[in-house]
Amino acid sequence: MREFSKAFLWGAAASAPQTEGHSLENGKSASTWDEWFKLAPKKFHEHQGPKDTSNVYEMYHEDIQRMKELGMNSYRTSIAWTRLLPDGRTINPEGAAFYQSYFAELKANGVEPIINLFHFDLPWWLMEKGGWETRESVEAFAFYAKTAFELFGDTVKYWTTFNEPLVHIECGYLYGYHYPAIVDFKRAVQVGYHTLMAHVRAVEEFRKLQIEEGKIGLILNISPAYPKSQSEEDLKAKELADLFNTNSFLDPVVHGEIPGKLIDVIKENGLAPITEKQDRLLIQENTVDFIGLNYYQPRRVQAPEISHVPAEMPSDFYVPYDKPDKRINPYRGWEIYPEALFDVAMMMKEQYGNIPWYVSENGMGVAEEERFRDENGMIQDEYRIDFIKEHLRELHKGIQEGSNCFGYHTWTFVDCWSWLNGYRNRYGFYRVDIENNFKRTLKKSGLWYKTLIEQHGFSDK
Ligand code: BGP
Repeated sequence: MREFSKAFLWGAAASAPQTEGHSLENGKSASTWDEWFKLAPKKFHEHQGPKDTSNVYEMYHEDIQRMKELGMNSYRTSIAWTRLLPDGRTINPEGAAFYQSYFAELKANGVEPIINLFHFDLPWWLMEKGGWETRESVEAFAFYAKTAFELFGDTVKYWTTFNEPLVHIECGYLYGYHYPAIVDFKRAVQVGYHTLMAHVRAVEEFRKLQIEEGKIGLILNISPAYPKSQSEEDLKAKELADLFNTNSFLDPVVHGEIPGKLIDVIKENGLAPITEKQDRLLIQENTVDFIGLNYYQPRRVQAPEISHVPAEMPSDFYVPYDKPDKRINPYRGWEIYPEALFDVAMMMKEQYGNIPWYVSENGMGVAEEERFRDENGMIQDEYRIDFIKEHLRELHKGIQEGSNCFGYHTWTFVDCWSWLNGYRNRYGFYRVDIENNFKRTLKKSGLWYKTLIEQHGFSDK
Protein backbone atom coordinates (compact mmCIF):
# COMPACT_ATOMS: atom_id res chain seq x y z
CA MET A 1 0.00 0.00 0.00
CA ARG A 2 1.33 3.46 -0.89
CA GLU A 3 -0.19 5.48 1.90
CA PHE A 4 -0.31 9.25 2.15
CA SER A 5 -1.03 11.27 5.29
CA LYS A 6 -4.65 11.77 6.34
CA ALA A 7 -4.22 15.54 5.94
CA PHE A 8 -2.92 15.20 2.37
CA LEU A 9 -4.74 17.46 -0.11
CA TRP A 10 -6.34 15.53 -2.95
CA GLY A 11 -8.01 17.44 -5.71
CA ALA A 12 -7.77 18.91 -9.16
CA ALA A 13 -6.91 22.19 -10.81
CA ALA A 14 -8.48 24.40 -13.43
CA SER A 15 -8.62 28.07 -14.35
CA ALA A 16 -11.27 30.72 -14.87
CA PRO A 17 -10.72 31.30 -18.60
CA GLN A 18 -10.72 27.58 -19.35
CA THR A 19 -13.89 26.67 -17.49
CA GLU A 20 -16.25 29.53 -16.73
CA GLY A 21 -17.65 30.35 -20.15
CA HIS A 22 -19.71 33.58 -20.27
CA SER A 23 -16.46 35.22 -21.20
CA LEU A 24 -17.93 38.45 -22.52
CA GLU A 25 -21.02 38.44 -20.36
CA ASN A 26 -22.16 39.37 -16.85
CA GLY A 27 -20.02 42.47 -16.75
CA LYS A 28 -16.72 40.84 -17.73
CA SER A 29 -14.37 42.76 -20.03
CA ALA A 30 -12.15 41.21 -22.70
CA SER A 31 -8.87 39.47 -21.98
CA THR A 32 -6.11 38.98 -24.55
CA TRP A 33 -7.68 35.58 -25.33
CA ASP A 34 -11.07 37.07 -26.15
CA GLU A 35 -9.49 39.66 -28.44
CA TRP A 36 -7.05 37.28 -30.08
CA PHE A 37 -9.86 34.91 -30.91
CA LYS A 38 -11.68 37.81 -32.59
CA LEU A 39 -8.56 38.80 -34.51
CA ALA A 40 -7.33 35.34 -35.54
CA PRO A 41 -9.95 32.60 -34.99
CA LYS A 42 -8.14 30.25 -37.36
CA LYS A 43 -5.32 29.86 -34.88
CA PHE A 44 -7.71 28.06 -32.52
CA HIS A 45 -8.44 24.34 -32.90
CA GLU A 46 -11.76 23.94 -34.74
CA HIS A 47 -12.36 27.64 -34.05
CA GLN A 48 -13.16 26.82 -30.44
CA GLY A 49 -12.70 30.10 -28.60
CA PRO A 50 -12.64 31.24 -25.00
CA LYS A 51 -16.26 32.38 -25.08
CA ASP A 52 -18.05 29.13 -24.32
CA THR A 53 -15.73 27.15 -22.11
CA SER A 54 -17.25 24.44 -19.88
CA ASN A 55 -19.95 26.73 -18.41
CA VAL A 56 -18.87 26.50 -14.80
CA TYR A 57 -20.35 29.98 -14.42
CA GLU A 58 -23.75 28.31 -14.40
CA MET A 59 -22.84 24.75 -13.41
CA TYR A 60 -20.60 25.19 -10.36
CA HIS A 61 -23.26 24.03 -7.92
CA GLU A 62 -23.52 20.62 -9.58
CA ASP A 63 -19.77 20.44 -10.14
CA ILE A 64 -19.09 21.00 -6.45
CA GLN A 65 -21.46 18.13 -5.62
CA ARG A 66 -19.44 15.99 -8.05
CA MET A 67 -16.22 16.95 -6.27
CA LYS A 68 -17.78 16.04 -2.96
CA GLU A 69 -18.94 12.74 -4.38
CA LEU A 70 -15.34 11.88 -5.36
CA GLY A 71 -14.18 12.87 -1.88
CA MET A 72 -11.93 15.68 -3.10
CA ASN A 73 -10.85 17.89 -0.20
CA SER A 74 -9.40 20.72 -2.30
CA TYR A 75 -9.74 22.40 -5.67
CA ARG A 76 -7.80 25.11 -7.44
CA THR A 77 -9.22 27.55 -9.87
CA SER A 78 -8.53 31.18 -10.67
CA ILE A 79 -10.31 34.50 -10.68
CA ALA A 80 -10.63 36.25 -14.02
CA TRP A 81 -9.14 39.69 -13.44
CA THR A 82 -11.46 40.97 -16.20
CA ARG A 83 -14.54 39.64 -14.43
CA LEU A 84 -13.71 41.06 -11.03
CA LEU A 85 -12.33 44.42 -12.18
CA PRO A 86 -13.43 44.96 -15.79
CA ASP A 87 -11.69 48.35 -16.06
CA GLY A 88 -8.95 47.57 -13.56
CA ARG A 89 -10.38 49.84 -10.85
CA THR A 90 -14.12 49.26 -10.42
CA ILE A 91 -15.53 46.08 -8.89
CA ASN A 92 -18.11 44.29 -11.03
CA PRO A 93 -20.74 43.40 -8.40
CA GLU A 94 -22.03 40.43 -10.38
CA GLY A 95 -18.52 39.03 -10.77
CA ALA A 96 -17.74 39.52 -7.08
CA ALA A 97 -21.02 37.81 -6.08
CA PHE A 98 -20.27 34.89 -8.40
CA TYR A 99 -16.83 34.25 -6.90
CA GLN A 100 -18.07 34.75 -3.35
CA SER A 101 -20.80 32.18 -3.85
CA TYR A 102 -18.53 29.74 -5.73
CA PHE A 103 -15.76 29.81 -3.10
CA ALA A 104 -18.15 29.67 -0.12
CA GLU A 105 -19.94 26.71 -1.65
CA LEU A 106 -16.68 24.84 -2.18
CA LYS A 107 -15.76 25.44 1.42
CA ALA A 108 -19.20 24.48 2.74
CA ASN A 109 -18.83 21.15 0.94
CA GLY A 110 -15.46 20.35 2.44
CA VAL A 111 -13.50 21.30 -0.67
CA GLU A 112 -10.74 23.75 0.27
CA PRO A 113 -10.48 26.43 -2.41
CA ILE A 114 -6.98 27.32 -3.57
CA ILE A 115 -7.41 30.50 -5.53
CA ASN A 116 -5.03 31.75 -8.15
CA LEU A 117 -5.01 35.28 -9.54
CA PHE A 118 -3.48 35.02 -12.99
CA HIS A 119 -3.73 32.13 -15.42
CA PHE A 120 -2.48 33.66 -18.71
CA ASP A 121 -5.54 35.97 -19.04
CA LEU A 122 -4.32 39.55 -19.21
CA PRO A 123 -6.97 42.28 -19.43
CA TRP A 124 -7.13 43.76 -22.91
CA TRP A 125 -7.14 47.32 -21.55
CA LEU A 126 -3.75 46.59 -19.98
CA MET A 127 -2.42 44.89 -23.09
CA GLU A 128 -3.23 48.03 -25.03
CA LYS A 129 -0.94 49.94 -22.70
CA GLY A 130 1.92 47.48 -23.27
CA GLY A 131 0.90 44.61 -21.00
CA TRP A 132 3.62 43.14 -18.76
CA GLU A 133 6.21 45.23 -20.59
CA THR A 134 5.11 48.35 -18.71
CA ARG A 135 5.85 48.93 -15.06
CA GLU A 136 2.23 50.05 -14.71
CA SER A 137 1.27 46.36 -14.89
CA VAL A 138 2.95 45.73 -11.53
CA GLU A 139 0.78 48.20 -9.63
CA ALA A 140 -2.34 47.24 -11.59
CA PHE A 141 -1.82 43.62 -10.51
CA ALA A 142 -1.10 44.60 -6.90
CA PHE A 143 -4.39 46.53 -6.81
CA TYR A 144 -6.29 43.58 -8.28
CA ALA A 145 -4.66 41.19 -5.79
CA LYS A 146 -5.48 43.45 -2.84
CA THR A 147 -9.09 43.73 -4.00
CA ALA A 148 -9.41 39.94 -4.24
CA PHE A 149 -7.83 39.36 -0.81
CA GLU A 150 -10.15 41.93 0.77
CA LEU A 151 -13.27 40.54 -0.86
CA PHE A 152 -12.66 36.82 -0.41
CA GLY A 153 -10.01 36.55 2.33
CA ASP A 154 -12.56 35.44 4.90
CA THR A 155 -13.38 32.36 2.84
CA VAL A 156 -10.20 31.65 0.88
CA LYS A 157 -7.13 30.74 2.90
CA TYR A 158 -4.80 29.41 0.20
CA TRP A 159 -3.86 31.98 -2.42
CA THR A 160 -1.48 31.87 -5.36
CA THR A 161 -0.44 34.80 -7.49
CA PHE A 162 0.53 33.32 -10.86
CA ASN A 163 0.08 30.02 -12.60
CA GLU A 164 3.20 29.16 -14.60
CA PRO A 165 4.64 32.66 -14.96
CA LEU A 166 7.17 31.31 -17.45
CA VAL A 167 4.46 30.33 -19.87
CA HIS A 168 3.04 33.76 -20.65
CA ILE A 169 6.62 35.03 -20.90
CA GLU A 170 7.91 32.43 -23.33
CA CYS A 171 4.68 31.78 -25.22
CA GLY A 172 3.98 35.52 -25.56
CA TYR A 173 7.49 36.88 -26.16
CA LEU A 174 9.67 34.04 -27.46
CA TYR A 175 7.76 31.28 -29.22
CA GLY A 176 4.60 32.88 -30.65
CA TYR A 177 1.95 30.68 -28.97
CA HIS A 178 0.18 33.38 -26.97
CA TYR A 179 -0.75 36.97 -27.74
CA PRO A 180 1.11 39.26 -28.53
CA ALA A 181 3.30 36.55 -30.14
CA ILE A 182 6.42 38.73 -30.16
CA VAL A 183 9.84 37.14 -30.56
CA ASP A 184 12.33 39.21 -28.59
CA PHE A 185 14.57 37.88 -25.81
CA LYS A 186 15.15 41.27 -24.20
CA ARG A 187 11.46 42.09 -24.08
CA ALA A 188 10.78 38.61 -22.69
CA VAL A 189 13.21 39.28 -19.84
CA GLN A 190 11.46 42.59 -19.08
CA VAL A 191 8.07 40.82 -19.05
CA GLY A 192 9.53 38.19 -16.72
CA TYR A 193 10.92 40.84 -14.40
CA HIS A 194 7.62 42.71 -14.17
CA THR A 195 5.81 39.43 -13.56
CA LEU A 196 8.14 38.71 -10.67
CA MET A 197 7.64 42.22 -9.26
CA ALA A 198 3.85 41.92 -9.65
CA HIS A 199 4.01 38.68 -7.67
CA VAL A 200 6.16 40.29 -4.99
CA ARG A 201 3.87 43.32 -4.66
CA ALA A 202 0.83 41.03 -4.37
CA VAL A 203 2.56 39.15 -1.55
CA GLU A 204 3.31 42.47 0.12
CA GLU A 205 -0.39 43.46 -0.05
CA PHE A 206 -1.33 40.06 1.32
CA ARG A 207 0.97 40.40 4.32
CA LYS A 208 -0.40 43.87 5.10
CA LEU A 209 -3.93 42.48 5.41
CA GLN A 210 -2.88 39.80 7.90
CA ILE A 211 -5.55 37.38 6.76
CA GLU A 212 -6.17 34.90 9.54
CA GLU A 213 -4.66 31.49 8.64
CA GLY A 214 -4.00 32.85 5.15
CA LYS A 215 -1.13 31.45 3.10
CA ILE A 216 0.25 32.65 -0.18
CA GLY A 217 2.31 30.92 -2.84
CA LEU A 218 3.28 30.74 -6.48
CA ILE A 219 2.63 27.98 -9.01
CA LEU A 220 5.47 27.14 -11.33
CA ASN A 221 5.67 24.71 -14.23
CA ILE A 222 8.55 22.43 -13.43
CA SER A 223 10.47 20.56 -16.12
CA PRO A 224 13.76 19.55 -14.56
CA ALA A 225 16.58 19.54 -17.10
CA TYR A 226 18.44 16.32 -17.89
CA PRO A 227 21.59 16.58 -20.01
CA LYS A 228 22.24 14.42 -23.06
CA SER A 229 25.66 13.45 -21.71
CA GLN A 230 27.99 14.22 -18.85
CA SER A 231 30.22 16.33 -21.10
CA GLU A 232 31.14 19.74 -19.74
CA GLU A 233 29.13 21.44 -22.49
CA ASP A 234 25.95 19.43 -21.91
CA LEU A 235 26.22 19.91 -18.17
CA LYS A 236 26.51 23.64 -18.72
CA ALA A 237 23.43 23.52 -20.96
CA LYS A 238 21.55 21.74 -18.18
CA GLU A 239 22.67 24.30 -15.62
CA LEU A 240 21.54 27.21 -17.81
CA ALA A 241 18.21 25.55 -18.63
CA ASP A 242 17.47 25.17 -14.91
CA LEU A 243 18.71 28.68 -14.21
CA PHE A 244 16.31 30.25 -16.70
CA ASN A 245 13.34 27.96 -16.14
CA THR A 246 13.43 26.92 -12.50
CA ASN A 247 15.78 28.99 -10.34
CA SER A 248 14.74 32.26 -12.03
CA PHE A 249 11.44 32.23 -10.12
CA LEU A 250 11.98 29.74 -7.30
CA ASP A 251 15.06 31.48 -5.91
CA PRO A 252 13.53 34.95 -5.52
CA VAL A 253 10.14 33.76 -4.28
CA VAL A 254 11.54 31.22 -1.79
CA HIS A 255 14.99 32.60 -0.91
CA GLY A 256 14.30 36.27 -1.58
CA GLU A 257 17.02 36.70 -4.18
CA ILE A 258 17.40 36.46 -7.97
CA PRO A 259 20.35 34.10 -8.61
CA GLY A 260 23.57 36.09 -9.09
CA LYS A 261 24.55 33.78 -11.93
CA LEU A 262 21.33 34.60 -13.80
CA ILE A 263 21.92 38.31 -13.38
CA ASP A 264 25.45 37.89 -14.78
CA VAL A 265 24.31 35.90 -17.82
CA ILE A 266 21.56 38.40 -18.52
CA LYS A 267 23.91 41.38 -18.24
CA GLU A 268 26.67 39.77 -20.31
CA ASN A 269 24.17 39.31 -23.11
CA GLY A 270 22.72 42.81 -23.04
CA LEU A 271 19.32 41.57 -21.81
CA ALA A 272 19.09 43.45 -18.51
CA PRO A 273 15.59 44.73 -17.71
CA ILE A 274 14.70 48.16 -16.34
CA THR A 275 14.41 47.89 -12.59
CA GLU A 276 13.64 50.20 -9.67
CA LYS A 277 15.78 50.88 -6.63
CA GLN A 278 13.46 49.42 -4.01
CA ASP A 279 12.88 46.14 -5.93
CA ARG A 280 15.68 44.18 -4.34
CA LEU A 281 14.41 44.81 -0.83
CA LEU A 282 10.83 44.09 -1.86
CA ILE A 283 11.90 40.71 -3.24
CA GLN A 284 13.84 39.95 -0.10
CA GLU A 285 11.00 40.84 2.24
CA ASN A 286 8.13 39.14 0.44
CA THR A 287 8.85 35.46 0.13
CA VAL A 288 6.08 32.84 -0.06
CA ASP A 289 4.56 30.32 2.35
CA PHE A 290 4.29 27.47 -0.13
CA ILE A 291 4.94 26.46 -3.72
CA GLY A 292 2.79 24.66 -6.26
CA LEU A 293 4.57 22.73 -9.00
CA ASN A 294 2.87 21.69 -12.23
CA TYR A 295 4.67 18.66 -13.57
CA TYR A 296 4.03 17.15 -16.98
CA GLN A 297 7.35 16.42 -18.64
CA PRO A 298 11.11 16.62 -18.20
CA ARG A 299 13.37 18.89 -20.25
CA ARG A 300 16.07 16.95 -22.13
CA VAL A 301 18.84 19.29 -23.17
CA GLN A 302 22.18 19.45 -24.88
CA ALA A 303 24.70 22.13 -25.74
CA PRO A 304 23.91 24.13 -28.88
CA GLU A 305 26.24 23.56 -31.84
CA ILE A 306 26.32 27.24 -32.69
CA SER A 307 25.60 30.05 -30.24
CA HIS A 308 25.12 33.73 -30.97
CA VAL A 309 27.04 36.11 -28.77
CA PRO A 310 25.23 38.04 -27.42
CA ALA A 311 22.43 35.50 -27.14
CA GLU A 312 19.36 36.07 -29.31
CA MET A 313 17.23 33.23 -27.92
CA PRO A 314 17.43 30.71 -25.06
CA SER A 315 18.57 28.22 -27.72
CA ASP A 316 21.92 30.00 -27.62
CA PHE A 317 22.32 28.49 -24.14
CA TYR A 318 20.66 25.09 -24.47
CA VAL A 319 18.74 23.15 -27.12
CA PRO A 320 16.33 20.23 -26.84
CA TYR A 321 17.70 16.73 -26.98
CA ASP A 322 15.38 14.19 -28.56
CA LYS A 323 16.02 11.09 -26.45
CA PRO A 324 15.47 8.12 -28.77
CA ASP A 325 13.90 5.66 -26.31
CA LYS A 326 11.62 8.08 -24.49
CA ARG A 327 8.01 7.25 -23.65
CA ILE A 328 5.62 9.73 -25.07
CA ASN A 329 2.00 10.81 -24.83
CA PRO A 330 1.34 10.89 -28.58
CA TYR A 331 -1.67 13.23 -28.32
CA ARG A 332 0.20 16.04 -26.60
CA GLY A 333 3.70 15.07 -27.74
CA TRP A 334 5.03 15.26 -24.20
CA GLU A 335 7.49 12.77 -22.75
CA ILE A 336 6.20 10.64 -19.86
CA TYR A 337 8.85 10.40 -17.17
CA PRO A 338 7.41 9.96 -13.66
CA GLU A 339 10.89 9.61 -12.11
CA ALA A 340 11.34 13.38 -12.43
CA LEU A 341 8.77 13.87 -9.70
CA PHE A 342 11.09 12.18 -7.23
CA ASP A 343 13.94 14.43 -8.37
CA VAL A 344 11.71 17.47 -7.96
CA ALA A 345 10.74 16.36 -4.44
CA MET A 346 14.43 16.09 -3.56
CA MET A 347 15.20 19.46 -5.14
CA MET A 348 12.55 21.10 -2.94
CA LYS A 349 13.99 19.42 0.11
CA GLU A 350 17.63 20.10 -0.59
CA GLN A 351 17.71 23.38 -2.50
CA TYR A 352 14.59 25.14 -1.25
CA GLY A 353 14.75 24.66 2.51
CA ASN A 354 12.08 21.94 2.38
CA ILE A 355 9.38 24.60 2.05
CA PRO A 356 5.82 23.16 1.95
CA TRP A 357 4.89 22.39 -1.64
CA TYR A 358 2.33 20.42 -3.58
CA VAL A 359 1.87 18.99 -7.05
CA SER A 360 -0.50 21.60 -8.40
CA GLU A 361 -1.02 19.95 -11.82
CA ASN A 362 -0.22 16.57 -13.29
CA GLY A 363 -2.22 14.78 -15.91
CA MET A 364 -2.62 13.28 -19.33
CA GLY A 365 -4.43 14.85 -22.27
CA VAL A 366 -5.90 12.34 -24.72
CA ALA A 367 -7.77 13.01 -27.97
CA GLU A 368 -11.00 11.30 -29.08
CA GLU A 369 -11.62 9.63 -25.76
CA GLU A 370 -15.15 8.72 -26.84
CA ARG A 371 -13.45 5.72 -28.50
CA PHE A 372 -13.06 4.23 -25.06
CA ARG A 373 -16.69 4.34 -23.96
CA ASP A 374 -18.05 1.04 -22.64
CA GLU A 375 -21.65 -0.17 -23.14
CA ASN A 376 -22.81 2.04 -20.27
CA GLY A 377 -21.21 5.11 -21.79
CA MET A 378 -18.34 5.32 -19.31
CA ILE A 379 -14.92 6.17 -20.74
CA GLN A 380 -12.50 3.46 -19.68
CA ASP A 381 -9.40 5.63 -19.32
CA GLU A 382 -7.04 3.05 -17.87
CA TYR A 383 -4.10 4.98 -19.35
CA ARG A 384 -4.95 7.94 -17.09
CA ILE A 385 -5.12 5.73 -14.00
CA ASP A 386 -1.73 4.24 -14.87
CA PHE A 387 -0.28 7.69 -15.49
CA ILE A 388 -1.44 9.01 -12.11
CA LYS A 389 -0.31 5.88 -10.28
CA GLU A 390 3.16 6.02 -11.76
CA HIS A 391 3.55 9.63 -10.74
CA LEU A 392 2.16 9.08 -7.25
CA ARG A 393 4.60 6.22 -6.73
CA GLU A 394 7.54 8.58 -7.31
CA LEU A 395 5.97 11.31 -5.22
CA HIS A 396 5.40 8.89 -2.36
CA LYS A 397 9.06 7.89 -2.52
CA GLY A 398 10.03 11.56 -2.28
CA ILE A 399 7.78 12.11 0.71
CA GLN A 400 9.27 9.08 2.43
CA GLU A 401 12.67 10.64 1.87
CA GLY A 402 11.43 13.66 3.81
CA SER A 403 10.19 16.04 1.12
CA ASN A 404 7.53 18.39 2.50
CA CYS A 405 4.81 17.75 -0.08
CA PHE A 406 1.27 18.35 1.19
CA GLY A 407 -0.95 17.51 -1.77
CA TYR A 408 -1.57 16.32 -5.29
CA HIS A 409 -3.88 17.88 -7.88
CA THR A 410 -4.57 16.52 -11.30
CA TRP A 411 -5.29 18.57 -14.35
CA THR A 412 -8.27 18.48 -14.42
CA PHE A 413 -11.70 17.80 -12.93
CA VAL A 414 -14.12 18.29 -15.83
CA ASP A 415 -12.66 18.36 -19.36
CA CYS A 416 -11.79 21.93 -20.18
CA TRP A 417 -10.85 24.25 -22.99
CA SER A 418 -7.18 24.39 -23.73
CA TRP A 419 -5.95 27.63 -25.28
CA LEU A 420 -5.04 26.99 -28.91
CA ASN A 421 -5.95 23.30 -28.65
CA GLY A 422 -9.60 23.91 -27.74
CA TYR A 423 -11.33 20.72 -26.64
CA ARG A 424 -9.02 18.37 -28.56
CA ASN A 425 -7.10 16.75 -25.70
CA ARG A 426 -9.20 15.80 -22.70
CA TYR A 427 -7.76 15.65 -19.18
CA GLY A 428 -10.80 15.43 -16.89
CA PHE A 429 -12.27 12.89 -14.51
CA TYR A 430 -15.53 13.93 -16.14
CA ARG A 431 -16.18 13.91 -19.86
CA VAL A 432 -17.71 17.18 -21.05
CA ASP A 433 -20.03 16.92 -24.01
CA ILE A 434 -19.74 20.28 -25.73
CA GLU A 435 -22.48 19.42 -28.20
CA ASN A 436 -24.94 18.63 -25.44
CA ASN A 437 -25.04 21.59 -23.05
CA PHE A 438 -21.70 20.66 -21.54
CA LYS A 439 -23.16 17.52 -19.96
CA ARG A 440 -20.71 15.83 -17.59
CA THR A 441 -20.17 12.03 -17.49
CA LEU A 442 -17.86 10.32 -15.02
CA LYS A 443 -14.87 8.44 -16.44
CA LYS A 444 -13.32 5.35 -14.89
CA SER A 445 -10.36 7.41 -13.62
CA GLY A 446 -12.80 9.47 -11.52
CA LEU A 447 -14.04 6.34 -9.78
CA TRP A 448 -10.48 5.22 -9.24
CA TYR A 449 -9.57 8.62 -7.76
CA LYS A 450 -12.49 8.34 -5.35
CA THR A 451 -11.17 5.01 -4.03
CA LEU A 452 -7.65 6.41 -3.84
CA ILE A 453 -8.88 9.29 -1.67
CA GLU A 454 -11.01 7.02 0.52
CA GLN A 455 -8.00 4.79 1.18
CA HIS A 456 -5.47 7.64 1.44
CA GLY A 457 -3.40 5.82 -1.15
CA PHE A 458 -3.39 2.83 -3.42
CA SER A 459 -2.17 -0.71 -3.33
CA ASP A 460 0.82 -1.15 -5.54
CA LYS A 461 0.87 -4.73 -6.68
C1 BGP B 1 -0.67 23.77 -18.00
C2 BGP B 1 -1.61 24.93 -17.82
C3 BGP B 1 -3.06 24.60 -17.99
C4 BGP B 1 -3.41 23.46 -18.93
C5 BGP B 1 -2.39 22.33 -18.89
C6 BGP B 1 -2.53 21.30 -19.99
O1 BGP B 1 0.54 24.20 -18.47
O2 BGP B 1 -1.47 25.52 -16.55
O3 BGP B 1 -3.73 25.79 -18.25
O4 BGP B 1 -3.86 23.89 -20.11
O5 BGP B 1 -1.07 22.82 -18.92
O6 BGP B 1 -1.90 21.73 -21.14
P1 BGP B 1 -2.65 21.86 -22.53
O7 BGP B 1 -3.98 22.44 -22.23
O8 BGP B 1 -1.80 22.78 -23.34
O9 BGP B 1 -2.72 20.50 -23.12
